[in-house]
Amino acid sequence: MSTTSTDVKVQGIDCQLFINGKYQPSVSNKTFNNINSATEEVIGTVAEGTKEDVDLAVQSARRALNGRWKEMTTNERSAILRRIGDLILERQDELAKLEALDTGKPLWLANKIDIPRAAYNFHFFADYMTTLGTEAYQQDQEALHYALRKPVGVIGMINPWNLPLLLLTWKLAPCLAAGNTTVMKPAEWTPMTATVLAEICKEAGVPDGVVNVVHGFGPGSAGEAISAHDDVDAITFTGETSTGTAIMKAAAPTLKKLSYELGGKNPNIIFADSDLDEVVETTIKSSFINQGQVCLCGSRIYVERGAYDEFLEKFAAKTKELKVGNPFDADVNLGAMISKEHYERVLSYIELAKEEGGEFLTGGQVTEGMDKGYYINPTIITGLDRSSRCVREEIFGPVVTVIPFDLEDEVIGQVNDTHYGLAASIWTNDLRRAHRVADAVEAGIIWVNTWFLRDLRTPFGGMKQSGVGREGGIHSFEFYSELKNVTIKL
Ligand code: NAD
Ligand code: 6OD
Repeated sequence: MSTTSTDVKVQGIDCQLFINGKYQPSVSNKTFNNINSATEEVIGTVAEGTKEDVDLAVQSARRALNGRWKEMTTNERSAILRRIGDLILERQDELAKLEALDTGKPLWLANKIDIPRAAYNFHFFADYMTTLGTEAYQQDQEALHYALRKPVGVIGMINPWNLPLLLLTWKLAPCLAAGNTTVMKPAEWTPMTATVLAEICKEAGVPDGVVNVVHGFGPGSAGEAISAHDDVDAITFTGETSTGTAIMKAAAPTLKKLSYELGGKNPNIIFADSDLDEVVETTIKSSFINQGQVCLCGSRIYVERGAYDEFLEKFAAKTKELKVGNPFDADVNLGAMISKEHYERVLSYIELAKEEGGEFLTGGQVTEGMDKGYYINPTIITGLDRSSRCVREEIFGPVVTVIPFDLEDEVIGQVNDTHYGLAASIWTNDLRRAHRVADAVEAGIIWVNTWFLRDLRTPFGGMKQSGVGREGGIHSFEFYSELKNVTIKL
């Protein structure tokens, strides 16, 4: 099976479902092709799971809730999580190559961020789970109340394609830490690392049936079947806001607990007193890393007028230095977009920006010299305002708009004029203003003078239509466990 064009030879894998501790084809025996978006070659086949497969996986997960998994002590489960993290690191080279092949992201990025963070998700929760307590209250001489933490049950996980292993493990680690079992559906475009992870979990000592993987599509298929299943107790979903609505509708009749990490149209707010070289260095990342396909990317950049020209000059100059190309070349900054469909969607926004009168400082076109694959040059657009669809809608590609502002209140008004509320990055050296603006911006995650600096204890999630609930630290355990209160009459 296929490889890349450079000296790094990488094989794709055929992906089967993983149910009750075994790889298996789907009930229908149907498969679909996995396409490498960097070369347009077929890199493997994927078993296409549907409702029948979801039923089998849910039965397996339900049975496993009451077996050896339930009897394990916290320390035993913690040791298993730690071992999963260790095994991910032992297989980092293989996992990073599969992730780069599956997504089109640069191999160095998968090696630097995706895979180490996937391992850290397990290491972090392996430690964190051993520190948990609950509440207890003595009600004078009358009663003692205490809460017990119980698993929720079978958790459905529906995952996106942009950071496949990182985001799946961000859910799986606390799910297992809290004693649940799961049926996971990776995105149809990125099935490979989840398939390997199933084997890693088994090797680390996770009992059969606790972790199940069903590949397949969303609407009318595996994703919808998980969402609607009577015996799935909760759904954790990361993906598009509109998909969140569909899942909520499918899950409504069975009143499932839901946790959502959804889309965003995140602002970077740059005040003139900030250190512009530092701003530009980070803004390059927040705009274009992973081809702009990170939900936290800052795609609306607001710059105080006094710094606008200098910022644009420096930002455009640095952006022009970025190299777009084969994900397996060590010197590329951006690889390929995830798929033909998404590439065309992003290009349609670029065309729209042209029609809307946008000026292109960089990019605005596909990458020259790449005969195959879906490559787009990093694109900076000015001259659009809040009425533009390119300023209002999530593009999820290497495309940013830059808009000048004069007053703090004015920029806060513009920033909050959206249904999204995921993240924001504020740049200023004025301490009071930093606190004021951080307080006023309607987003779940605010960074001041930085971007994507993570501490896994902190609440992570979006306001408005960017999410439901929070994950991270204790917030993950609030979702993945049920608290049961016991009252003892004294
Ligand atoms: P998507 O919503 O298209 O797909 C995500 C998953 O949902 C896939 O596994 C897909 O098969 C499944 N799905 C699709 N329709 C479904 C349905 N009707 N029922 C059940 N499952 C269904 O999202 P995507 O294109 O994979 O990812 C990109 C989007 O994800 C962007 O909007 C991005 O902002 C968002 N995202 C958000 C975060 C966050 O933390 N907030 C993180 C990553 C990605
Ligand atoms: O860092 C995380 O925990 C996280 N969930 C990141 C999400 C990135 C979205 O693309």
